Amino acid sequence: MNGDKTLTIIKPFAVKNGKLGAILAKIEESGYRFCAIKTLKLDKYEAESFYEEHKGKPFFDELTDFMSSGPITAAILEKENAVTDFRFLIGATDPSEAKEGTIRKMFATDKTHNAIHGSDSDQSAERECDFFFSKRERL
Ligand code: FUP
Repeated sequence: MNGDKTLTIIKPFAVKNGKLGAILAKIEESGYRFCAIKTLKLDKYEAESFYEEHKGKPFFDELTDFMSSGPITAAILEKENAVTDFRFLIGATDPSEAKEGTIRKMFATDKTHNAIHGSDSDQSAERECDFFFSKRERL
């Protein structure tokens, strides 16, 4: 994917609290094209599978409970240098450490309930895009 695509998830509280539109607008205004988008609910098993690299960590159960607690919106985003630039746009994992103007600073409540996900490498982006979208769902 040559670094031009990344996977985002708008997480349960942000969707439930009516922040989806504002977050999607911020992403679009920042120059990303939506190649694919869907709203769905993960079950616990699917959330564990998505976050498998964190299995065994102390926060794994809370994280996967949260991620399977309600609707999420997943999207594939395209832009030059998407993976790296999007990590800057969302900000630090813990919103108390996130810079002003970042999505997590604006919309997250704490480290677990942190509003949004962004792939951390091209390899993760490819795996995560495949997790949510079939080939024919991507434009
Ligand atoms: P990030 O890449 O910024 O989403 O952060 P990580 O990959 O380190 O963590 C994955 C998810 O686990 C984050 F969305 C939040 C959650 N997490 C916790 O709940 N507690 C922690 O101590 C660390 C991460």
